[in-house]
Amino acid sequence: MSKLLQTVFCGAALLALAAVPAEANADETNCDEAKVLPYTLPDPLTASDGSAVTTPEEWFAKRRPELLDLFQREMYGVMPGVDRSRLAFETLRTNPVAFDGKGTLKEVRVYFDAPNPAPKLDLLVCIPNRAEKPVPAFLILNFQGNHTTCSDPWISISDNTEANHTRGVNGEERRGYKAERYPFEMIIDRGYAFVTGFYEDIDPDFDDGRQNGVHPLFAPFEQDVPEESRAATITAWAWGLSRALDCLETIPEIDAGRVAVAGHSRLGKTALWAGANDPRFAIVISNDSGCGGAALTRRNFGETIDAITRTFPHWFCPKYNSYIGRTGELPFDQHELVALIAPRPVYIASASEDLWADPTGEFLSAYNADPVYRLLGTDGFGGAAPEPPAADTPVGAVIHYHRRTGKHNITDYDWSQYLDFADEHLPR
Ligand code: GTR
Repeated sequence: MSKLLQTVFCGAALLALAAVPAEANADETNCDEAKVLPYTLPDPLTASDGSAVTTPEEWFAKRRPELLDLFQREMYGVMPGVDRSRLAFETLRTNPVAFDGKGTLKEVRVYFDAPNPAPKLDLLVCIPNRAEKPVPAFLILNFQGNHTTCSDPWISISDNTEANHTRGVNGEERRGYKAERYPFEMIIDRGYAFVTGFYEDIDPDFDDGRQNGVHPLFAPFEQDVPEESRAATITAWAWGLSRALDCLETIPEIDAGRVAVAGHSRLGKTALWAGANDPRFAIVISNDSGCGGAALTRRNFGETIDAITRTFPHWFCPKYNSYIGRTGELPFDQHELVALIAPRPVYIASASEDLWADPTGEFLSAYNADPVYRLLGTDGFGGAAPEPPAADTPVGAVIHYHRRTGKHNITDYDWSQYLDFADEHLPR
């Protein structure tokens, strides 16, 4: 174990030890800092055979594949391959004068199993008109349908019949209902394309034993994968993000080598997992991703494996349930998910009132991924202190972090930080 890690991990453990009352229990959901139990994080730079990882070559040839494999088999499920002969993309409609002529909106359909019409993912693509060369892009899945991300009446109402979020309880259209989360104009004004798609187009968000959405397409790739490690829904969504990127590679106005994948909450978990699996994503942004995302699992604060797998059994593969009550035996923790993205820039954001997502645990993942980023020749977390920064004070370098004042949400404040971060790391 490196000196830096030793200091950090033991320091954290000792601090916690002094403060923890005897009755604290790792399996109970806890939102009291004084009840955080001692824990020791696995060292990302120690391979499972105990050997130290000291060079970028060892990281890429040995440790990174080993960690990715562990996350796949024990937590999210094995990432399936893709039959490219069944992928097809179709531009359905184009509006070249959206946002007072500042942008072009396109509706582009990704067929996952062409020539079958389903399953498919409808992407809403917005490109700044003033661009003279291909632009970088933000790609983010949305929760209620593309028409809820923007009030422009040109945008088609989602035709997804399997999902119950696309319309209101009385069947009403919900145009622009969540527009505050998706600032199209702010993003195109800064010279970026903005791309969104409805997450349940890829895989509906309920437990049906992995039968719906894109799951049937995974069968040829899962023959040798044990049932308990087969692709769960977060893996399906992440797989869909990679197919969205395949599609963006065919749009000439977009520079697909400079795509930032972002996500909020469960889709923040998904963005991290997509970035870990698909090195084509140039930047990864986790907004309030919490448990099973950026937050450390061993730190008993906020949502637990027990709580999350009870409510959302389909998000993770069945193997993950076996770690309920024994988080200390997980062969990884979430700082190593962040490390799998190295050396690419990663932004982890929390919200001060979002205790369920454990803002401090999210910060500590960013902090403890730093040694891997440094091994790979970047300035990692930029020498940020081991304690979380004050609210609304972003810290870091290639790994960046902020804790916005307020609730579980994705706001203009968050987006303006992501835009600044992209300006710095996706040079024109
Ligand atoms: C919560 C869940 C979190 C987070 C959130 C969301 O209920 O406990 O892990 O993912 O949902 O995605 O909105």
